[in-house]
Amino acid sequence: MQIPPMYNSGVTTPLYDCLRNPDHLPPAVINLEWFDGDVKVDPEVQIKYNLAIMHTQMITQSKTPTDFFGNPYRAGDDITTLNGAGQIEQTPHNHVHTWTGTVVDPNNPIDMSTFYAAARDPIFFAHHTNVDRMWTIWLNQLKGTHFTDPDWLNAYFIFYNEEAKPVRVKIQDCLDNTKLGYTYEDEPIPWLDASAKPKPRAKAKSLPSAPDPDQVFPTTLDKPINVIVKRPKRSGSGSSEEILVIEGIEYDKGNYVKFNVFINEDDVNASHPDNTEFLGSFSNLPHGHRMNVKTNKRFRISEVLEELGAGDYDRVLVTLVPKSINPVKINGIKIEFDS
Ligand SMILES: [Cu+2]
Repeated sequence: MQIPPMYNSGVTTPLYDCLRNPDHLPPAVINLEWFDGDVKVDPEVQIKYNLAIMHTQMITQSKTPTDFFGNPYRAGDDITTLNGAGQIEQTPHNHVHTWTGTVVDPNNPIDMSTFYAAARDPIFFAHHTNVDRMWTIWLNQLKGTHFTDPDWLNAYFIFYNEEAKPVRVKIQDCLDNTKLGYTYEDEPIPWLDASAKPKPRAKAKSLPSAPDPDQVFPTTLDKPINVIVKRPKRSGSGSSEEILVIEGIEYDKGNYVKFNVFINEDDVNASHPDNTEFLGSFSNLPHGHRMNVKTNKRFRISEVLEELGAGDYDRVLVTLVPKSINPVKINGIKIEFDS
Protein backbone atom coordinates (compact mmCIF):
# COMPACT_ATOMS: atom_id res chain seq x y z
CA MET A 1 0.00 0.00 0.00
CA GLN A 2 2.73 2.45 -0.97
CA ILE A 3 4.29 3.79 -4.17
CA PRO A 4 6.21 0.76 -5.49
CA PRO A 5 9.94 1.47 -4.96
CA MET A 6 10.68 0.99 -8.69
CA TYR A 7 8.76 4.22 -9.35
CA ASN A 8 11.02 6.04 -6.94
CA SER A 9 14.41 4.52 -7.71
CA GLY A 10 16.22 7.63 -8.87
CA VAL A 11 15.55 10.83 -10.78
CA THR A 12 17.04 9.51 -14.04
CA THR A 13 14.85 6.40 -14.27
CA PRO A 14 11.89 6.58 -16.67
CA LEU A 15 9.34 5.65 -13.97
CA TYR A 16 10.28 8.61 -11.77
CA ASP A 17 8.25 11.81 -11.65
CA CYS A 18 9.39 14.75 -9.53
CA LEU A 19 5.82 16.08 -9.29
CA ARG A 20 4.62 13.75 -6.56
CA ASN A 21 3.80 14.73 -3.00
CA PRO A 22 7.18 14.50 -1.20
CA ASP A 23 5.41 13.40 2.01
CA HIS A 24 3.95 10.39 0.21
CA LEU A 25 7.10 8.77 -1.18
CA PRO A 26 8.03 5.25 0.07
CA PRO A 27 7.70 4.02 2.76
CA ALA A 28 4.57 6.20 3.33
CA VAL A 29 1.37 4.11 3.38
CA ILE A 30 -1.42 5.39 1.17
CA ASN A 31 -4.63 6.72 2.69
CA LEU A 32 -7.48 5.62 0.39
CA GLU A 33 -9.73 8.37 1.81
CA TRP A 34 -7.02 11.02 1.73
CA PHE A 35 -7.77 14.75 1.73
CA ASP A 36 -5.50 17.75 1.87
CA GLY A 37 -4.99 18.52 5.57
CA ASP A 38 -5.43 14.95 6.79
CA VAL A 39 -3.92 13.87 10.11
CA LYS A 40 -1.37 11.08 9.67
CA VAL A 41 -1.98 7.85 11.59
CA ASP A 42 0.23 4.90 12.38
CA PRO A 43 0.90 2.78 9.21
CA GLU A 44 -0.70 -0.32 10.80
CA VAL A 45 -3.86 1.66 11.59
CA GLN A 46 -3.90 3.16 8.09
CA ILE A 47 -3.73 -0.31 6.55
CA LYS A 48 -6.69 -1.38 8.71
CA TYR A 49 -8.67 1.67 7.49
CA ASN A 50 -7.71 0.96 3.86
CA LEU A 51 -8.90 -2.65 4.02
CA ALA A 52 -12.26 -1.54 5.48
CA ILE A 53 -12.59 1.13 2.76
CA MET A 54 -11.98 -1.46 0.04
CA HIS A 55 -14.51 -3.85 1.56
CA THR A 56 -17.12 -1.08 1.79
CA GLN A 57 -16.57 0.13 -1.77
CA MET A 58 -16.22 -3.24 -3.50
CA ILE A 59 -18.84 -5.23 -1.54
CA THR A 60 -21.22 -3.21 0.68
CA GLN A 61 -21.70 -0.34 -1.80
CA SER A 62 -21.24 -2.20 -5.15
CA LYS A 63 -24.16 -4.58 -5.61
CA THR A 64 -25.23 -3.64 -9.14
CA PRO A 65 -23.57 -2.45 -12.36
CA THR A 66 -24.95 1.05 -11.63
CA ASP A 67 -23.26 1.07 -8.22
CA PHE A 68 -19.98 -0.09 -9.70
CA PHE A 69 -19.83 1.78 -13.01
CA GLY A 70 -21.98 4.83 -12.23
CA ASN A 71 -25.20 6.14 -13.73
CA PRO A 72 -25.82 6.43 -17.49
CA TYR A 73 -24.46 9.32 -19.49
CA ARG A 74 -25.69 9.25 -23.07
CA ALA A 75 -24.76 11.18 -26.21
CA GLY A 76 -26.68 14.44 -26.18
CA ASP A 77 -27.13 14.58 -22.39
CA ASP A 78 -26.41 17.91 -20.71
CA ILE A 79 -22.74 17.66 -19.72
CA THR A 80 -23.24 19.87 -16.67
CA THR A 81 -25.85 17.55 -15.12
CA LEU A 82 -24.49 14.17 -14.14
CA ASN A 83 -26.38 11.41 -12.46
CA GLY A 84 -23.57 10.13 -10.28
CA ALA A 85 -20.20 8.40 -10.69
CA GLY A 86 -19.40 4.79 -9.83
CA GLN A 87 -18.26 3.80 -6.34
CA ILE A 88 -14.73 2.74 -7.33
CA GLU A 89 -14.21 5.82 -9.47
CA GLN A 90 -14.88 7.98 -6.41
CA THR A 91 -13.03 5.89 -3.80
CA PRO A 92 -10.30 4.65 -4.06
CA HIS A 93 -9.63 5.91 -7.62
CA ASN A 94 -9.90 9.67 -7.00
CA HIS A 95 -7.97 9.59 -3.72
CA VAL A 96 -5.08 7.59 -5.21
CA HIS A 97 -4.77 10.44 -7.72
CA THR A 98 -4.87 13.25 -5.16
CA TRP A 99 -2.67 11.41 -2.64
CA THR A 100 0.05 10.71 -5.23
CA GLY A 101 0.13 14.24 -6.61
CA THR A 102 -0.69 17.25 -4.48
CA VAL A 103 -3.88 19.22 -4.29
CA VAL A 104 -2.99 22.64 -5.61
CA ASP A 105 -4.43 25.61 -7.45
CA PRO A 106 -5.75 24.23 -10.77
CA ASN A 107 -3.81 27.02 -12.51
CA ASN A 108 -0.66 25.30 -11.29
CA PRO A 109 -1.57 21.60 -11.40
CA ILE A 110 0.56 18.76 -10.25
CA ASP A 111 0.51 15.64 -12.37
CA MET A 112 -1.47 12.83 -10.69
CA SER A 113 -3.79 15.12 -8.75
CA THR A 114 -5.32 16.78 -11.77
CA PHE A 115 -7.39 15.11 -14.46
CA TYR A 116 -5.69 16.35 -17.62
CA ALA A 117 -2.08 15.95 -16.49
CA ALA A 118 -2.35 12.67 -14.57
CA ALA A 119 -0.81 10.51 -17.32
CA ARG A 120 2.38 12.60 -17.30
CA ASP A 121 3.30 10.50 -14.28
CA PRO A 122 4.10 6.91 -15.39
CA ILE A 123 2.49 5.61 -12.19
CA PHE A 124 -0.86 6.65 -13.70
CA PHE A 125 -0.80 3.52 -15.88
CA ALA A 126 -0.20 1.21 -12.90
CA HIS A 127 -3.01 2.98 -11.03
CA HIS A 128 -5.52 2.57 -13.86
CA THR A 129 -4.45 -1.03 -14.45
CA ASN A 130 -5.20 -1.67 -10.80
CA VAL A 131 -8.67 -0.15 -11.25
CA ASP A 132 -9.13 -2.57 -14.18
CA ARG A 133 -8.01 -5.36 -11.84
CA MET A 134 -10.68 -4.29 -9.30
CA TRP A 135 -13.21 -4.69 -12.12
CA THR A 136 -11.94 -8.24 -12.80
CA ILE A 137 -12.14 -9.11 -9.09
CA TRP A 138 -15.66 -7.67 -8.90
CA LEU A 139 -16.77 -9.78 -11.88
CA ASN A 140 -15.04 -13.03 -10.95
CA GLN A 141 -14.80 -13.25 -7.14
CA LEU A 142 -17.77 -11.04 -6.26
CA LYS A 143 -20.06 -12.17 -9.11
CA GLY A 144 -20.62 -8.67 -10.47
CA THR A 145 -22.38 -8.29 -13.81
CA HIS A 146 -22.32 -5.97 -16.83
CA PHE A 147 -24.96 -3.57 -18.06
CA THR A 148 -27.07 -5.12 -20.82
CA ASP A 149 -28.12 -1.74 -22.27
CA PRO A 150 -27.16 -1.71 -26.01
CA ASP A 151 -26.28 2.01 -25.69
CA TRP A 152 -23.45 0.97 -23.40
CA LEU A 153 -22.44 -2.27 -25.17
CA ASN A 154 -22.26 -0.56 -28.57
CA ALA A 155 -20.59 2.67 -27.44
CA TYR A 156 -17.17 2.84 -29.10
CA PHE A 157 -13.82 4.57 -29.09
CA ILE A 158 -11.40 5.03 -32.00
CA PHE A 159 -7.82 3.82 -31.52
CA TYR A 160 -4.87 3.44 -33.87
CA ASN A 161 -3.69 -0.10 -34.55
CA GLU A 162 -0.09 -1.28 -35.08
CA GLU A 163 -0.27 -0.07 -38.72
CA ALA A 164 -1.39 3.40 -37.60
CA LYS A 165 -4.86 2.77 -39.06
CA PRO A 166 -7.87 3.92 -37.00
CA VAL A 167 -9.96 1.07 -35.56
CA ARG A 168 -13.30 1.20 -33.81
CA VAL A 169 -13.39 -0.65 -30.47
CA LYS A 170 -16.76 -1.20 -28.83
CA ILE A 171 -17.23 -1.53 -25.09
CA GLN A 172 -18.65 -5.02 -25.61
CA ASP A 173 -15.29 -6.05 -27.11
CA CYS A 174 -13.50 -5.14 -23.86
CA LEU A 175 -15.60 -6.89 -21.20
CA ASP A 176 -13.47 -10.03 -20.90
CA ASN A 177 -9.80 -9.37 -20.23
CA THR A 178 -8.80 -12.92 -21.25
CA LYS A 179 -10.04 -12.13 -24.79
CA LEU A 180 -7.82 -9.05 -24.75
CA GLY A 181 -4.87 -11.35 -24.08
CA TYR A 182 -4.07 -10.68 -20.42
CA THR A 183 -4.96 -12.00 -16.97
CA TYR A 184 -4.10 -10.87 -13.44
CA GLU A 185 -2.07 -12.91 -10.99
CA ASP A 186 -4.17 -14.79 -8.49
CA GLU A 187 -3.10 -12.82 -5.42
CA PRO A 188 -4.73 -13.01 -1.96
CA ILE A 189 -7.36 -10.27 -1.47
CA PRO A 190 -6.95 -9.08 2.14
CA TRP A 191 -10.00 -6.77 2.15
CA LEU A 192 -12.54 -9.52 1.39
CA ASP A 193 -13.19 -10.15 5.10
CA ALA A 194 -12.36 -6.65 6.38
CA SER A 195 -15.90 -5.28 6.86
CA ALA A 196 -16.32 -2.04 8.82
CA LYS A 197 -17.57 -2.46 12.42
CA PRO A 198 -20.09 -0.32 14.34
CA LYS A 199 -18.70 1.79 17.15
CA PRO A 200 -19.60 -0.02 20.41
CA ARG A 201 -21.86 2.75 21.78
CA ALA A 202 -23.89 3.16 18.61
CA LYS A 203 -26.23 0.20 19.09
CA ALA A 204 -29.73 0.92 20.43
CA LYS A 205 -28.85 4.55 21.00
CA SER A 206 -31.57 7.12 20.34
CA LEU A 207 -30.86 9.73 17.69
CA PRO A 208 -29.93 13.29 18.69
CA SER A 209 -32.28 15.98 17.43
CA ALA A 210 -31.56 17.67 14.11
CA PRO A 211 -33.61 19.55 11.49
CA ASP A 212 -35.42 18.00 8.51
CA PRO A 213 -33.65 18.24 5.14
CA ASP A 214 -36.35 20.73 3.98
CA GLN A 215 -35.29 23.17 6.70
CA VAL A 216 -31.61 23.00 5.70
CA PHE A 217 -31.34 22.57 1.92
CA PRO A 218 -30.42 24.06 -0.45
CA THR A 219 -27.30 25.21 1.35
CA THR A 220 -23.58 25.74 0.92
CA LEU A 221 -21.60 23.02 2.65
CA ASP A 222 -19.10 25.18 4.56
CA LYS A 223 -19.47 23.50 7.96
CA PRO A 224 -20.69 20.08 9.19
CA ILE A 225 -24.43 19.59 8.65
CA ASN A 226 -26.75 17.23 10.56
CA VAL A 227 -30.20 16.30 9.30
CA ILE A 228 -32.78 13.72 10.31
CA VAL A 229 -34.08 11.94 7.21
CA LYS A 230 -37.35 9.97 7.22
CA ARG A 231 -37.20 6.47 5.79
CA PRO A 232 -39.78 5.74 3.08
CA LYS A 233 -42.59 3.28 3.84
CA ARG A 234 -42.32 -0.03 2.09
CA SER A 235 -45.33 -0.80 -0.08
CA GLY A 236 -46.17 -4.44 -0.70
CA SER A 237 -43.57 -7.16 -0.40
CA GLY A 238 -40.73 -5.33 -2.12
CA SER A 239 -37.36 -6.46 -0.89
CA SER A 240 -35.35 -3.70 -2.57
CA GLU A 241 -32.70 -1.89 -0.60
CA GLU A 242 -32.83 1.68 0.64
CA ILE A 243 -30.53 4.19 -1.02
CA LEU A 244 -29.50 7.45 0.62
CA VAL A 245 -29.32 10.07 -2.13
CA ILE A 246 -27.45 13.34 -1.74
CA GLU A 247 -29.12 15.39 -4.42
CA GLY A 248 -27.90 18.21 -6.60
CA ILE A 249 -24.28 18.50 -5.48
CA GLU A 250 -23.11 21.66 -7.25
CA TYR A 251 -19.44 22.57 -7.64
CA ASP A 252 -16.83 23.76 -10.12
CA LYS A 253 -15.19 20.83 -11.93
CA GLY A 254 -11.89 22.74 -11.89
CA ASN A 255 -11.81 22.48 -8.10
CA TYR A 256 -10.76 19.79 -5.70
CA VAL A 257 -13.87 18.89 -3.72
CA LYS A 258 -14.42 16.38 -0.94
CA PHE A 259 -16.94 15.78 1.80
CA ASN A 260 -17.55 12.81 4.09
CA VAL A 261 -20.93 11.24 4.85
CA PHE A 262 -21.92 9.55 8.12
CA ILE A 263 -25.08 7.80 9.27
CA ASN A 264 -26.30 7.68 12.89
CA GLU A 265 -22.96 9.05 14.04
CA ASP A 266 -23.10 11.48 16.98
CA ASP A 267 -19.35 12.15 17.11
CA VAL A 268 -17.80 12.42 13.64
CA ASN A 269 -14.40 13.26 15.10
CA ALA A 270 -14.27 9.85 16.76
CA SER A 271 -15.40 8.01 13.62
CA HIS A 272 -12.96 6.32 11.27
CA PRO A 273 -13.21 4.55 7.89
CA ASP A 274 -13.36 1.16 9.64
CA ASN A 275 -16.58 2.20 11.45
CA THR A 276 -19.91 1.26 9.87
CA GLU A 277 -21.20 4.79 10.60
CA PHE A 278 -18.74 6.18 8.01
CA LEU A 279 -20.63 5.67 4.73
CA GLY A 280 -17.90 7.12 2.53
CA SER A 281 -17.19 10.33 0.70
CA PHE A 282 -17.95 12.40 -2.37
CA SER A 283 -14.92 13.72 -4.23
CA ASN A 284 -14.00 15.56 -7.41
CA LEU A 285 -10.61 15.26 -9.05
CA PRO A 286 -9.78 18.75 -10.41
CA HIS A 287 -9.98 19.17 -14.19
CA GLY A 288 -7.91 21.66 -16.11
CA HIS A 289 -10.86 23.89 -16.94
CA ARG A 290 -13.69 25.51 -15.02
CA MET A 291 -17.29 24.35 -15.41
CA ASN A 292 -20.16 24.41 -12.94
CA VAL A 293 -21.69 20.95 -12.69
CA LYS A 294 -24.39 19.24 -10.69
CA THR A 295 -24.51 15.59 -9.67
CA ASN A 296 -25.84 13.14 -7.08
CA LYS A 297 -24.22 10.67 -4.72
CA ARG A 298 -25.83 7.41 -3.58
CA PHE A 299 -25.10 5.11 -0.65
CA ARG A 300 -26.70 1.74 0.10
CA ILE A 301 -27.92 1.88 3.69
CA SER A 302 -30.20 -1.13 4.44
CA GLU A 303 -27.33 -3.45 5.40
CA VAL A 304 -25.57 -0.60 7.22
CA LEU A 305 -28.63 0.17 9.38
CA GLU A 306 -29.07 -3.51 10.28
CA GLU A 307 -25.41 -3.62 11.25
CA LEU A 308 -25.91 -0.54 13.47
CA GLY A 309 -28.91 -2.08 15.24
CA ALA A 310 -31.15 0.60 13.65
CA GLY A 311 -32.98 -1.64 11.18
CA ASP A 312 -36.38 -0.73 12.68
CA TYR A 313 -35.81 3.03 13.16
CA ASP A 314 -38.18 5.15 11.08
CA ARG A 315 -35.57 7.88 10.55
CA VAL A 316 -31.81 8.25 10.33
CA LEU A 317 -29.28 10.91 11.26
CA VAL A 318 -27.14 11.95 8.29
CA THR A 319 -24.03 14.09 8.77
CA LEU A 320 -22.08 15.78 5.96
CA VAL A 321 -18.58 17.02 6.80
CA PRO A 322 -16.73 19.21 4.27
CA LYS A 323 -13.09 18.24 3.68
CA SER A 324 -12.17 20.89 1.13
CA ILE A 325 -12.46 24.65 1.17
CA ASN A 326 -13.86 25.06 -2.36
CA PRO A 327 -17.58 25.90 -2.51
CA VAL A 328 -20.07 23.03 -2.72
CA LYS A 329 -23.83 23.51 -2.70
CA ILE A 330 -26.18 20.67 -1.71
CA ASN A 331 -29.81 20.74 -2.83
CA GLY A 332 -31.32 17.94 -0.78
CA ILE A 333 -31.10 14.54 0.89
CA LYS A 334 -33.66 11.74 0.60
CA ILE A 335 -33.96 7.99 0.97
CA GLU A 336 -35.45 5.98 -1.88
CA PHE A 337 -35.76 2.30 -2.76
CA ASP A 338 -33.36 0.76 -5.23
CA SER A 339 -35.20 0.64 -8.55
CU1 LIG B 1 -7.74 8.10 -13.02
